[in-house]
Amino acid sequence: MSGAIDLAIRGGTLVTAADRFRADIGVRDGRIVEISERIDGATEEIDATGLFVLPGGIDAHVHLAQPTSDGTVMADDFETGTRSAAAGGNTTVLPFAMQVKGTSLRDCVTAYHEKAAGNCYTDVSFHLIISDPTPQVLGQELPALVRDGYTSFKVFMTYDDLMLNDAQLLEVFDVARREQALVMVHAEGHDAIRHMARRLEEQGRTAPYYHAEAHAEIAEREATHRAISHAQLTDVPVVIVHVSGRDPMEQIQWARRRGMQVYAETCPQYIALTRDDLKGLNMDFEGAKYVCSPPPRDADGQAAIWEGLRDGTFDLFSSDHCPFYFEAPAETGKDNHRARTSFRWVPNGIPGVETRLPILFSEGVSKGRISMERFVALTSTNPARLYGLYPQKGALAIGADADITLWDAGLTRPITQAGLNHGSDYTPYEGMEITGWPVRTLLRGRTTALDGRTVEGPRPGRYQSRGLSEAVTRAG
Ligand code: DUC
Ligand code: ZN
Ligand code: ZN
Repeated sequence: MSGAIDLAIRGGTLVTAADRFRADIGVRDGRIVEISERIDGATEEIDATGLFVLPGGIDAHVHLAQPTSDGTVMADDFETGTRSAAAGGNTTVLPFAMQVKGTSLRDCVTAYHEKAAGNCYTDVSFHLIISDPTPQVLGQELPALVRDGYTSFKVFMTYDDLMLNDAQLLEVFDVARREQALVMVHAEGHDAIRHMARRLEEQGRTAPYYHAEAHAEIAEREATHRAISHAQLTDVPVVIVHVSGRDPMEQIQWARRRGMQVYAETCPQYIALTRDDLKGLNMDFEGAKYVCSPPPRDADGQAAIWEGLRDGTFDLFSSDHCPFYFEAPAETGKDNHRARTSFRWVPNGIPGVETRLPILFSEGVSKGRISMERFVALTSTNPARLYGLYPQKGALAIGADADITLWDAGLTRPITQAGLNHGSDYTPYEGMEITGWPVRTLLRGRTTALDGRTVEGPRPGRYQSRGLSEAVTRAG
């Protein structure tokens, strides 16, 4: 048996979402074919002594090469974005194929595939974004796309160029129910944000910091409740993405107590940043580096997020990697002429695909707040289950893809821009001390990254068509 093994990962401690144990892993043709006490005679061996062996990270919320309406350019395309992801311990990422209003959803998906093809260091699979739910989109394009394996899509309750009104949300939820797609919701109340923004601007409060006040937690709480109510009315499971603090969390817990299928995602910025970071040095424009939506909250919000990560309120820990340059030529970055006049024009989003896993490992596992098994559940196994990739992805099991990350739990070094691989010209986590780093990433048994840098050569990432979400099959 052992003679037929291409690769053996030997001597490590395997950690899954359920347990941990000492074992060797045997890989053939890119899949795990053996997990046993000792595997000898493989063609290639990796010595994992002293390391933890985890399923590769699955980042279920990233934005790459996404078009914008204001001329801002995303700092990552598929090549740099997936390079950064692989170096940060990921083997699969799920970016968004966004429908540009007035255009066909199918055409947007086709265009997005063209950007990805041949350029990826990780596997990729696309969520859809529905911004224009015309009868053609809801009646034909979306059902056909779900059948083709695009089994999840996101809707927005804010942003002029993306938001759906309540009637549209309900209609889209109905289609999700009928077609068995999983809905992801950006839950922030548009009118409340606009009202707050106008008031702040009238008071001359235009620095980036005021983004955090305009995008009030109350507006997130209200929209979360509204999204949940719409989901209840249409009897459809939903994922509330990028939940930032205690108030929206309580709405999710309230719904769950009533037996509703509401899933929740949070992100590194809600445990590692606070709204004070948006103040920059002295309420200056440096604060724009931290502008994202929803914004980071306060210390109590962070404490709430940790409770939720521990107690199961959160199913997913994703990056919401939405990378912009800080300084960029021709006003294509965060620091542009209009953004200097008001926080309202600062592009919303921060880079984080490479730092997601180290931040949760260090702040969560190394500091004793969550177990390593829970870390695996939040960052790999649950995203695979919720987004139709399990058990091919997110598992250390016979038959699964050999998507594996080796972790050195004792390695301590800070996050620095120079050490990262993303396209942005800064990291919001500069100088953050991290204990526990991914030291090797393998995609289908092939090493894609080593000690924080990708391995050069042909880019091995493939597109993954997905099955139905477990949330949907559970709903019946
Ligand atoms: N929502 C996201 O999901 N990502 C970046 C910006 C936003 O508003
Ligand atoms: Zn969003
Ligand atoms: Zn996002």
